Amino acid sequence: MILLTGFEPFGGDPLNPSGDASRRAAELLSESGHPATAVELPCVFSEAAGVLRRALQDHRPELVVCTGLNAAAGAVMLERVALNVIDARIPDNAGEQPVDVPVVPGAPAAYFTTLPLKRALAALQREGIPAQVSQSAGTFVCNQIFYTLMHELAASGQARRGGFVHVPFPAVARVDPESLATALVLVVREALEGSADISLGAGTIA
Ligand code: PCA
Repeated sequence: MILLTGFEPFGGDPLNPSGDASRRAAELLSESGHPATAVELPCVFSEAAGVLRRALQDHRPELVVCTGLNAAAGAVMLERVALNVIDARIPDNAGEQPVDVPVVPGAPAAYFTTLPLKRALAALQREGIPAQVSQSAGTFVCNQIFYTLMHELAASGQARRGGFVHVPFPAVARVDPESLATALVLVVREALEGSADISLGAGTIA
């Protein structure tokens, strides 16, 4: 089973394309013989991690791709690293705004994704979908979920892979919503083919 997650709208935006993209990607994957399910997470620090943990228990997925919206992004952002810190710039959907607290007290400072990011990047570029490797998923609820996911997968001791993808607003990145779903399908397909990655420069100064 493959688990995809998206987020509910937050920060005053009426829409969050990550929910639709993950649901549509789960549909496309299931139709092509890779059973997948999509779960929408609340944009609430005190609830999101619990919903993710329950989904991991319920579905026992071998591969997990969590997604969220980066409203400022002009491309699909393939996230490289999850940080053990929360520093909320805006309140979450419950009005909470934690600052400078760990996601998991006493746990490692960071985890790397275990998705083959560079192969995914190449696959998206081949499809003409704007994509980048991102060196940080920020310090809001998406990073909390990315970190929680990687911590849970590491603790499970099994070779289950996962990571996080920030999607843009389709209008900002000039992609149609279906392409965002296709992007997630491609990320999953590359991961299903194995964890070995290729060397492909995608670094940034900051
Ligand atoms: N994006 C936010 C949280 C929910 C979402 O879709 C983030 O990047 O943290």
